[in-house]
Formats: sequence, structure tokens, C-alpha cells
Amino acid sequence: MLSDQEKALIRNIWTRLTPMADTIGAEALLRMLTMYPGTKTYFAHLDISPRSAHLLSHGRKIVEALADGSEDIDNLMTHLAPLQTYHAYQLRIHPTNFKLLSHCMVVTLACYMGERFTAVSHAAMDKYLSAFSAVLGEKFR
Ligand code: HNI
Repeated sequence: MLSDQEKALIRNIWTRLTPMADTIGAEALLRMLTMYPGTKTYFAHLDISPRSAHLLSHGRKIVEALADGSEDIDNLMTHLAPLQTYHAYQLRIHPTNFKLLSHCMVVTLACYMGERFTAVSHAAMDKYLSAFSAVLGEKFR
């Protein structure tokens, strides 16, 4: 469902942003935790104050997983199997939460990329994040 052009765009965005993965990821997380306080229940064991070491390191993991997945968009299902199992069975993250984080990630990208976050990039990123989220949420019962 993503065209080759969109896939290249997504890869390019994540490659460019990986050097600031911790900052971007932590900001997206903080936006989610602030706007949707219910999501805090999943992070009770972490220090979620702005730019805490936990938030930065967790933010980095998220962005790196998104960047990594963008290298293999046609095989997200296989590629994300371990992360899918972890989120569904161990962490038991309700799938609605992936939409919330995806939205906050898009807002964060818009803040950091400014004019480079074009309508075409936005649409492609929406599609990528919803495909990624669909896989992570699929096994939840
Ligand atoms: Ni998520 C752990 C990636 C959405 C709650 N998460 C991870 C890890 C990665 C990751 C990578 C670390 C795995 C490991 O250590 O092996 N998570 C992602 C991605 C998305 C996402 C790419 C969305 C696109 N996670 C969410 C959402 C929530 C969430 C929406 C809850 C609202 N994730 C967690 C929690 C952990 C976690 C909780 C464990 C944190 C810890 O360190 O204990």
C-alpha cells in the first residue's frame, strides 16, 4: 500500500532523524503521556519526567525500531514478530495506544522537520505508522 516512492521517503526521513533518535522519541512519548494520561499506566516503573534518562533511552528504542522497520517495509509482519509478541503478551498494550503514539510522533516530526515535512511525507508517514501499529497490536486479546 505504500508506493516505492513513499517507501524511499520514509526510509530517508528515519535515516536523517536517527542521530537524534533519543530526543525525537522522548518528545513523542512525552506528548503522548501528557495528552493521553491513561498511557502512563504502562510506564509506572519508569521515570517519565521530561528528558529523563528513561524517557530518552526508551525514545531512542522506539525511533530505532521505526527506522529499522523502514528498511524492510514489505516484511513488517515477519520483521516485527518479536516486538509484536512482546507488546501483546508481555506488556499487554491495548492497540488503541499505538494510534495515540503514532499521532504524537507525527506532531513531533512536524516540529523537527518544519517545511521538509511536506503533505506527501505526512501522508506516507501516516500510512507507515498505521501499518507498523497494526502489526504491533494484532495479537492483543
Ligand atoms: Ni513500545 C518497549 C517499540 C508503542 C509501551 N517498545 C519497547 C521496545 C521497543 C518498542 C523497541 C523495547 C523492546 C526491548 O527492550 O526489547 N513501542 C515501540 C514502537 C511503538 C511502540 C516502535 C509504536 C510505533 N509501546 C508503544 C505504546 C506503548 C508502549 C503505544 C504504551 C502506551 N514499550 C512500551 C513499554 C515498554 C516498551 C511499557 C517496556 C519499557 C521498559 O523499559 O520497561
